[in-house]
Amino acid sequence: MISAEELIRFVRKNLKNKKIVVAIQREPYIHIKTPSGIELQKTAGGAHILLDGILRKIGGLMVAIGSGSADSLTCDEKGRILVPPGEESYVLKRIFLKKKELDGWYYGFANQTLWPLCHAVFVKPIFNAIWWQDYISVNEKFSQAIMEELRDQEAFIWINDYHLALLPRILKNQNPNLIIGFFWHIPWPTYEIFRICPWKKQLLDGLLGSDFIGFHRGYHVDNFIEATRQELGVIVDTEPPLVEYQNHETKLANLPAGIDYQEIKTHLEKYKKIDKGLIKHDFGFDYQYLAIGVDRIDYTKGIIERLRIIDRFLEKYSDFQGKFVYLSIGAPSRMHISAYKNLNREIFDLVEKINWKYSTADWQPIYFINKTLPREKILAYFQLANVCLVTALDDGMNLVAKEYVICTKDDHGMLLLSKFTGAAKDLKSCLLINPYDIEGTADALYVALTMKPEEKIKRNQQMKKFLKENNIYHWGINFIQNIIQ
Ligand code: GDG
Repeated sequence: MISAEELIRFVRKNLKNKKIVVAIQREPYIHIKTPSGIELQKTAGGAHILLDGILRKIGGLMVAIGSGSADSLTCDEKGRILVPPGEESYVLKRIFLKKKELDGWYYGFANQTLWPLCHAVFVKPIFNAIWWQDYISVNEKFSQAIMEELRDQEAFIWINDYHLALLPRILKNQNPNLIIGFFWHIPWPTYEIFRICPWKKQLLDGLLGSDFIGFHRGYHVDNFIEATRQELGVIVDTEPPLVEYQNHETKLANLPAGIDYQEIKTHLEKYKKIDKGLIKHDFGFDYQYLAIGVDRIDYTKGIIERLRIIDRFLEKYSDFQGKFVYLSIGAPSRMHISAYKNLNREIFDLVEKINWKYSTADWQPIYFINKTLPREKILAYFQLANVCLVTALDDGMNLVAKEYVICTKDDHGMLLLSKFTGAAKDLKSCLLINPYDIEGTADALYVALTMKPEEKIKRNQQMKKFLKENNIYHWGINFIQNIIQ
């Protein structure tokens, strides 16, 4: 297992005195006003958890959007604050946007154009020229915020995700000596889908300002290469993948993200002696079999399909009625977008319908907790759950699947994982399912719940070994190595 110390040594040796800058949409820590004063909260979601884990070890600067009600009150006049509290290991620089910019850039172009364009979930992307203008101007704001901190300093810039596709080019135009790596955390669609975007050339041009672009899976790289070949007529090498465009080379690779194995283990130490009493205490129910699902509420995560699977499971394997409970933790996300509001409503309706169908005086099959819970609590619930259901319809990686495997007790936990997640390629010993196949997945749920303990131990240990070896620091070193080589 690669340790944090190895990552630190690697960075010192290879990046020397370059300033390390991470650009990302969401900040890992927000400050909010409460009746009892200002409180700090950790935010839910994938990419920034990974980058926070890395910066906490190597230090540097993270530039992200300020989104908490007390964010502006807690940082200096340049938006900077040392985080995390007590550790103060890196500087978070917050950018504050006007509502219109947030609507156009984040809720509009990023999440109603690029997000559905890149996920194969049959939600139509919306192409709106005003959002596109806001997308350009917010990418420019990120560049200004970064340049303000850098001046003439040498730097290594790690840009993240679909919110910032234009930033590499903007930065490179200002200072060609900047070393720029980009990680695209979501799928890259096939060319037949990508080509419908009116601003496809500009997006590719923006990204190709990077020296390196990483994706979670090999087919994302292939799809990206095909888009550049078709749209820009560029020269492409495939072994190793490299795009030559405007006298600049951009290397490409698939680098599936690993997670912080040790951080999770440390959290679990605190909950060493937990038992079912924790669930009774926190949610008020008893169970014989516990299934868990944890997601940002998003139509890509297959939450509706999961509820239908549970319905079919209880119908078909009726012995489990009265004994089985599904705990669904759904952190609200992107609630200003109507597709997300509707999905929330649809989930509540379906949960109510299924609970009404099966409930008895002292049992109901589903508990839907529609809020963001503390991370250590989620990890503790993972430990107790007999099954974790990850039914995403298309997902770049899916960190929840990996977190569950690390947390689960070997003899009683089993992951049911959608084949359509990036994680499916790394977690080969779980039960892989097609979430659109309700009948087949209900059967797989039964298989998971009745699997022999020896079988579960064997499977979980294989996956834990993989996750331990391919952890977050392994990913961080790989990412940097790909750029500086
Ligand atoms: C994007 C890509 C890719 C969830 N609810 C709560 C909470 N979470 C945490 C989970 C996990 C993270 O949020 C979700 O990560 P995912 O990977 O599952 O999903 P996305 O947010 O869609 O992430 C994805 C990822 O980027 C990284 O590259 O894997 O494919 O879509 O860590 O545990 N955390 C807390 N409370 C909650 O209620 N504290």
